[in-house]
Amino acid sequence: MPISEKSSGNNNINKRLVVKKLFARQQHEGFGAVVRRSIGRFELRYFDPFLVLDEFSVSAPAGFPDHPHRGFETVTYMLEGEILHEDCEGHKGVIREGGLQWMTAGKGIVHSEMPSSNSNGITHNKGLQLWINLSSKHKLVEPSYQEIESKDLAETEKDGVRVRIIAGEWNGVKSKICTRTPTMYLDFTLSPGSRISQSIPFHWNAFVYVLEGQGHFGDSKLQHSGAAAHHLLLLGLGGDRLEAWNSSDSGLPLRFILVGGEPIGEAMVQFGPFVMNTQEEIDQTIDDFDNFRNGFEKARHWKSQAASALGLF
Ligand code: FJE
Ligand code: FE
Repeated sequence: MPISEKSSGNNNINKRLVVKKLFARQQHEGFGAVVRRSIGRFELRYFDPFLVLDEFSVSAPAGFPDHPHRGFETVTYMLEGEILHEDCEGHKGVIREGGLQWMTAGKGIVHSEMPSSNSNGITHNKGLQLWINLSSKHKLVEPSYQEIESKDLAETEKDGVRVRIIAGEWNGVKSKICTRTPTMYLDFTLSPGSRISQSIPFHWNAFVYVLEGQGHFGDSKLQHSGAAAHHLLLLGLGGDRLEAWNSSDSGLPLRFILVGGEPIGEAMVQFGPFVMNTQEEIDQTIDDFDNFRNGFEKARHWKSQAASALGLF
């Protein structure tokens, strides 16, 4: 039976059900970094508008040295430790624990993302990086950053549920992030015994990624799915609400992110860090990058300090 017919009666709001559950194992990326990639791996190339979801972990000396991006946005949310970023336009800073960087690569950015030197060897620097596609009309916009420190991130609590609002709104509290591709991104912590019933726009693609604890997701009456840390749950269409509750029997909190986005519905061609609509545009991008043109001008004489210090170039 199609999901949309499962619920009966006019007063009955259709729930979003889990249609796919995926465990994100560890893989090596960048220079000595480890990521658990859920979206963007072979089995799940693209979940429109989401290109990649990595739960990353880096201990210095390691990281993601000088590399380009074009045609999408990266959202880096630190869970533990910190990451130093530097780009070829001179933009530089540290994303600290609980903080967020929403980067619109647009027509081109070359940057490095490395643990800062004072975290050398000791700290584990952990976080989430989400790549969100841009529609054809936004692919070549000027690059821009939105950065929010932990203390300034919208956060609210009600009935044993703590929500950090990265994009969108919850219970009347709004994030100040502007999204070019309409997106919601909420970080939930549910204390033992607590639950949520969260609205999600009907036509948006949405997923849950579990960070810690044990939870159940779906429709508490009809069909639900249990999951623990490092699991991605894709939610089906045909509903506008997700139910989730902490199902731990050891009294631990349940922490997960819920992310939703309006599908762009355009052709997508990806070549590593370049995401365009056609192969011709990808060929053009490789040419622009190789010849320092159309957004990559400043990359010609640039090396990040972090990667130079490690003798990587
Ligand atoms: C990249 C390989 C990469 N996930 N999570 C290829 F590893 C990367 C890349 C990252 C990345 C960076 C951080 Cl801070 C966190 C990440 C992949 O930088 F861009 C390409 N092209
Ligand atoms: Fe990057």
